[in-house]
Amino acid sequence: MKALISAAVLGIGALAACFSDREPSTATGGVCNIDLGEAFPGSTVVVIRGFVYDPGEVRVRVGDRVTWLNCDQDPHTSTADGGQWASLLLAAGDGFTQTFTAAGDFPYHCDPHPFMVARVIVE
Ligand SMILES: [Cu+2]
Repeated sequence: MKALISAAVLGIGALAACFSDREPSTATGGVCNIDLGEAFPGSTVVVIRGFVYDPGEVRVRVGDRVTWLNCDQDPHTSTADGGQWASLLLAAGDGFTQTFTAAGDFPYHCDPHPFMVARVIVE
C-alpha cells in the first residue's frame, strides 16, 4: 500500500512539471489541478494552498490515512505538535501520507511557517 501511495505522489510530481514554474496556485490551476479522490483513493486529503491547511480540521477513524498535498510553490511540512509524525519538506506538488493508529486530537503545524496550524481528530 505504501508503494502505491509513493507512485501516486510521483505521478503528481510529473504532472506538476508540466505546469509553468511560476504559475501561482489557484483553485482552478497550479500544481494541484488534479482529481484528489482519484489520486489518493482511501485517503482524506488536506490541501496546502496559500499558506493554509484546507480543511483546517479533519475527522477520521483509527486506521485511516490522511494525505497532505502541497499546492503552493513554497515548501511546507506537516509536523505534529506532539511529535507523532513529521513530513519532510514538501516541494510544490509533493504529498505526504500518515496512517493514524490511535484515537486522539492531534494539532500540527508547518515547520518553516509556525503560523500555519491545523488539527487531525482521530475517533
Ligand atoms: Cu509552510
